[in-house]
Amino acid sequence: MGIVFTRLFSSLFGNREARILVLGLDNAGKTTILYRLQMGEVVSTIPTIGFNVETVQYNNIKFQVWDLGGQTSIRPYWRCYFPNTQAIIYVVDSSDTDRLVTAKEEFHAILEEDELKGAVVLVYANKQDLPGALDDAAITESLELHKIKSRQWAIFKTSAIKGEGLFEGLDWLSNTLKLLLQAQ
Ligand code: G3D
Ligand code: MG
Repeated sequence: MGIVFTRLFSSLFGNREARILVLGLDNAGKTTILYRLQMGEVVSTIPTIGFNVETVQYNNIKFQVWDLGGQTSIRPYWRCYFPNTQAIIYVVDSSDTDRLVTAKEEFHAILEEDELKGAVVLVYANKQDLPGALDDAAITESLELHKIKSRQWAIFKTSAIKGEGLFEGLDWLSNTLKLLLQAQ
């Protein structure tokens, strides 16, 4: 996966600083995905401001991960991580049907953020290997993805544990960003 990742992202942004946020509720599989992609060393910040951020720096691209949900008092600090964000990878535990409403609310709240207006959205309907996992169509419904206006989005079924679907999603992301950057 490391080599695939290099091929997809190495020349994408030229010299410009770029950020890709990997977000979702806790237990969705975000950290597993970060390690699975083997982009480099994962650095974890000490959560002095109330939330932990995992960062992988790949050339000029920062991948940053944290859990949504939980305390509202820390949310203003999230904004420190919004500038230059080109994409959001939203990870959902497709088997955790009890928390899909929360996952939807957190998702749409993030999309409301001004500084994230231009970011494209890749959704990973993760944990497809588990019995009872909802498929991509059902997750699309649950997250109300069709409400997304004026930005590109796509959803992919994944199993981070098995390493399935992650590459297909990144391939879409890299192609979409390439076209967008060319058009700018
Ligand atoms: P988070 O970073 O979003 O909070 P993690 O989530 O990456 O820590 O994953 C939470 C748990 O879900 C972990 O299990 C992890 O192994 C598991 N997990 C992640 N992705 C998948 C998947 O695709 N399929 C299955 N079956 N499990 C997955 P533990 O037991 O370590 O807590
Ligand atoms: Mg985690």
